[in-house]
Amino acid sequence: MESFLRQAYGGKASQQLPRYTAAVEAFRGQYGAGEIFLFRAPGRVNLIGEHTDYNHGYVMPVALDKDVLLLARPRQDNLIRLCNVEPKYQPFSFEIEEEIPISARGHWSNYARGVAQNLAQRMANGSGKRLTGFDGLVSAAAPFGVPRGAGLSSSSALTVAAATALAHFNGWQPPVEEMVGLCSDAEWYVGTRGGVMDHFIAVMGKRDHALFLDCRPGQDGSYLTHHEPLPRAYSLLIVDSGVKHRNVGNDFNRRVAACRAGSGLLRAPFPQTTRLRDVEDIPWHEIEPYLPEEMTPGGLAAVGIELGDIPGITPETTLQVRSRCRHVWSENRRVQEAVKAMTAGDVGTLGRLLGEAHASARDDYEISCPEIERLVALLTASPGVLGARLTGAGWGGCVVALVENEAVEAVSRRVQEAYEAQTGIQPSVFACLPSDGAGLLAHINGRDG
Ligand code: NG1
Repeated sequence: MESFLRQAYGGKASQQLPRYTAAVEAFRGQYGAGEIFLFRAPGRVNLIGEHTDYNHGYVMPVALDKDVLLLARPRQDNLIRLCNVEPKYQPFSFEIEEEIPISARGHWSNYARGVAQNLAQRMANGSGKRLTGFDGLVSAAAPFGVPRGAGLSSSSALTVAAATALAHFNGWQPPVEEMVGLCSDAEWYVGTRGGVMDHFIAVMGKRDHALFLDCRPGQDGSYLTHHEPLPRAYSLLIVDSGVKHRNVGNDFNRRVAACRAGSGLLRAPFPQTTRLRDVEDIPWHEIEPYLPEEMTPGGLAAVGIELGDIPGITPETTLQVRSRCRHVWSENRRVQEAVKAMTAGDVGTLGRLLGEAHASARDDYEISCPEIERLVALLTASPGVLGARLTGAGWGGCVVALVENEAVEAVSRRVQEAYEAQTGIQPSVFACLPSDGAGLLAHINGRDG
């Protein structure tokens, strides 16, 4: 086991051994002796480019060593059975069909259901092949799993792990874009109108690198991506505020609706516009006059702009159109500047951009909260920190900071102590170990004891 763990976790492999051994034992306890396939899919931290992906903009995430581990054994029939090492996630099973009934809102089975339904539909349209399922066990508990509701994409890691297993057992070897499409559709099944960033990085992560991703698909469905090396003398420090956000709420979808409203309104003056991405080269002062501060879907419909199906949005929902669009417009520019700064080794500029991105997320997109503000202020005031920002969807979750390697320990201690003293919440602080993307780690056959 040690050799594949070393490949996946480098110097931290030995720490993972007890987790893997316990998971294998739990799997055998649940499903009996026999072969086991070990799949993993990582969480991610987004360095910069927040709420740009569903506007066809730019993002720059990094895959974490915190991950979802899925142990699985193929079945002959179309059943998927899943259990979890954490008892609060109850076991479930369902049959793979083209229409799979969704479970209660927020139930952990919905991610696997979404994946299975989408793959079944794709197969029905393509080869007509009937899918077979698997028996599986998920191990994603702290401290090795992706923290939940922390803006580090735990749900996408689970989605990608389930998709990777299902694809493997059914001999489906899609190009990256198709795998990502399947997984992001699965999150739409759950009810969030998010983008493709989380699944791309979960699939395409590369050790010691960030992924630059242009979220606009080309005509052939391909995406522009490249891996950008992270500065060696610096670490990405992640601090979890302990405030949970749940990504199935209407707050997220309201932002999506405001962005769609903006691109709809900009279509008249700038006819090429289908997404906010299309106005990236136009100065803000030329865009702004066409964007009202507030508008409702009902008001938009009256001028012929339909927002499409967005769960939780009614004709009366107030949408802050101007400020939301300003964030997306300026954030896309910052991501491009950040790539240039990283290529040039200009960490000072990268740090400044993180700070500016945070201000925009707080003031224009309004996705911060008091606890996140405290963390950003504490980090920014610490020697050795070049910049810090809220990462992920928002309303809590984590802050990411660019920190000199030598300062990591002192900054971690200082922030931990001060944050706990000020809020009564013990934050978890860890340095990101930029990791590889999802895959099959190993196949243990039944004879291996
Ligand atoms: P998290 O932080 O995992 O909830 C969500 C969306 C991303 C992206 C970010 C904001 C999903 C699955 N994830 O991520 O696509 O829009 O918010 O940048 O919808």
